[in-house]
Amino acid sequence: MINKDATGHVSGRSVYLDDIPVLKNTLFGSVIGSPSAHGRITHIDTSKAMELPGVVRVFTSKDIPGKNDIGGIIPDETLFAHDEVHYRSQPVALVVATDEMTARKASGLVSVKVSEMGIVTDPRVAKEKGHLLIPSRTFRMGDIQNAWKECDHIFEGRVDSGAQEHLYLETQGAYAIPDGEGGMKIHTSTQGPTLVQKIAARVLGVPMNIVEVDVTRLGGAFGGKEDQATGVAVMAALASYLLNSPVKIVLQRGDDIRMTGKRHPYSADFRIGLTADLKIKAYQAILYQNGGAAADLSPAIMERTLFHSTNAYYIPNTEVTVHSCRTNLPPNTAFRGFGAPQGMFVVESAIARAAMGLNIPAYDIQKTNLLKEGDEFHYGQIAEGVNIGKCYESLEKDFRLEEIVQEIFDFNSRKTFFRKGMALMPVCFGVSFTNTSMNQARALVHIYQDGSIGISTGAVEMGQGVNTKLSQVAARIFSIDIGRIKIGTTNTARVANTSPTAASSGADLNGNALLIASGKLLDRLKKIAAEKLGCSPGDIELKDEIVHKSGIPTDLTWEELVKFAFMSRISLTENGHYATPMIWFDKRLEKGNPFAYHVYGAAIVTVTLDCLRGTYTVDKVLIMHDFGNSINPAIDLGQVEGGVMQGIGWMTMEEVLFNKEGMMLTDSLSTYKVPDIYSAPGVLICKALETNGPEQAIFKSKAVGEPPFMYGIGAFFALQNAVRAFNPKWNPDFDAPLTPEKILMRLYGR
Ligand code: LUZ
Ligand code: MOS
Repeated sequence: MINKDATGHVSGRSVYLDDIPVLKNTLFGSVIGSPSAHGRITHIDTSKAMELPGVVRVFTSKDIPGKNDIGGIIPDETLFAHDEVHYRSQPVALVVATDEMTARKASGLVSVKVSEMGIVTDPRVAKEKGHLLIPSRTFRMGDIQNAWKECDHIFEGRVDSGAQEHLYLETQGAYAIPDGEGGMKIHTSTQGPTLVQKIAARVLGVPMNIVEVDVTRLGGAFGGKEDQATGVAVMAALASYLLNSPVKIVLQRGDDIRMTGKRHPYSADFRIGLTADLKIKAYQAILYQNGGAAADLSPAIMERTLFHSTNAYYIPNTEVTVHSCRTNLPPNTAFRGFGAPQGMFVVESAIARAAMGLNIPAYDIQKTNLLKEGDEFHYGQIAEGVNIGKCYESLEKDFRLEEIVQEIFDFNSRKTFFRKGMALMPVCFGVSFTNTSMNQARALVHIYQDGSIGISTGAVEMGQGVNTKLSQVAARIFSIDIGRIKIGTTNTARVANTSPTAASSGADLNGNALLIASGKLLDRLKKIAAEKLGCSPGDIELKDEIVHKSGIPTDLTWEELVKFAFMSRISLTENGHYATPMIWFDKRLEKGNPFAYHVYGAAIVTVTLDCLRGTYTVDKVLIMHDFGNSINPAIDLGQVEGGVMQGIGWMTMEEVLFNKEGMMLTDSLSTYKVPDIYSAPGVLICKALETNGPEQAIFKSKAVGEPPFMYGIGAFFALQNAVRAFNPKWNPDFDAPLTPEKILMRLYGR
């Protein structure tokens, strides 16, 4: 089953926000950002902008009829800055004009004066000053103090990982249209339609039921539209509501990059202790999360960092603390992996450090400490269906790890100006929102009189193929042609109170809700078929659009059955509600059973380094991944390939830089380098581990969106090993991204 959207995407027919035909009287908005990273607003002068022909109005915080508060978890973020600004480019005002160019031009004519205050961009400095977004949290297991005494080797170090720009192809945007009845419809590119609805209602001071949010598809999101699509959408809603006109805002790329948050940079200190036989006895880490100027999703991201801070290892004595630090940068936000990559990078660095100290390959330590069935995670969950060990065995056998090691050794012995390096990267990722209450979904299914089916769920299609997977679920349940199924837009009037499509859980949660709704309809159809055919419903089966009785095909087709059910006044509409069973978490004890299941996998990453230039190629990424029983191997492989590339980008070349004034220096693609076709691995092979998959995954097909991202972390350590092979004097540090500039310094430095 190919992705349903493939033809539309390739032919350009797929509709995105900016493709929606605009109504005649539509107005256009352009956002004015703060010229300073921290200070008090002394003056906003809109007169020059208002003089420009075509300008309709400039909105500021004073125009907000409801609450000037767009905070998702904590109410600490304004739609428009009121008296103070806390990061550069923070929205201060919105110009609305009769056309887009005029709006943009006018936004440059609004003058915002700020009396400057001190700027902090470093999370460690913020922590020192007591600038925390939320109280710090610690996860513990075992007895860390006494565990050090049992260790034969103890290593310490510091780890830094950088921000990452989402760079979704489609920038943030929204189109709000009054319905003439006091309500409005907002088309927007968001992962969280309900969040947009809720915050729009809050800011306008209206009930949620007059705001309808509709999402057709997104041109990528990667977490960047979980929380941060809301601001722009609510601005469009506000202007539309106050002017009683359709209002459209689409951010220009530069504004989008400057105004929105990124993956959180983290800085960390670790201490790791091992016994002589390489068992990790103790692991302690303190992480400083650079949250930016407002909480956004930082509290949840902090939590996932804590959950995944020991990656795929069992470490009996663990203590990990995360400080969520407030800085004068755009509020950092969800990004594929959601804090897990940052936490895993620290423990992998600790293992790499220990391996260098002991002069052994890191994979010897990795292998010795992999999780086993029944092990306890440091947050109390018991590991079930563990197959990280199997993944490692398969890497060794199927990909001939020993030969790769030998080849690299031989190559490096030739002492040219090139060196090769290799690293293994295991992954263990928990599936479920860490916030238990978010793990729910609903689906609405209509069977129409002609046998075609319309489905609405809370899932947002963002290129990941969730609509294809949902179609497959319904087609399988009813055993009908997939062409009969249409997945509708994600719309808050059809499916309410939805969780954002995030946490790799879109297909699991919405697919299970769809399964429940479809199951109810199927039972009803079987019952009416049994009446017609004079048997019991248990004898009825629907197979390939034909009603079967006791395993034998009858004359009754799917279309006739549906028609008959309708004529018999049987309801052909159902709603399904799914809430992931058996998950819970006690934040007081920091223990529980937060995840429905875990996704496992492991990768070999090899690189070749040009030691004259500091440039490199990723040669091979060889993956053994646990998909469970994949419902759509083509889509899942696409997620693996994309995730790996994005992970490699984060670890090796994507570098977000700010100057001391909090001004972003990398706000275009000429200064912010993302992986292109030339940086793609020469070989990427992903094999599926043979497993059944867990009950709670949809049709036992495991969630796949985020886990593969973390294979990219292997590229950092592979490069590090290549540098060490050239410059044995180098005392390796852990400072990602490992860009060509940084590598060059390390090839010839200490
Ligand atoms: N979003 C969220 C996420 O709100 N909660 C999560 O646990 C999560 N995990 C991964 C990605 N997005
Ligand atoms: Mo997310 S990082 O919005 O799954």
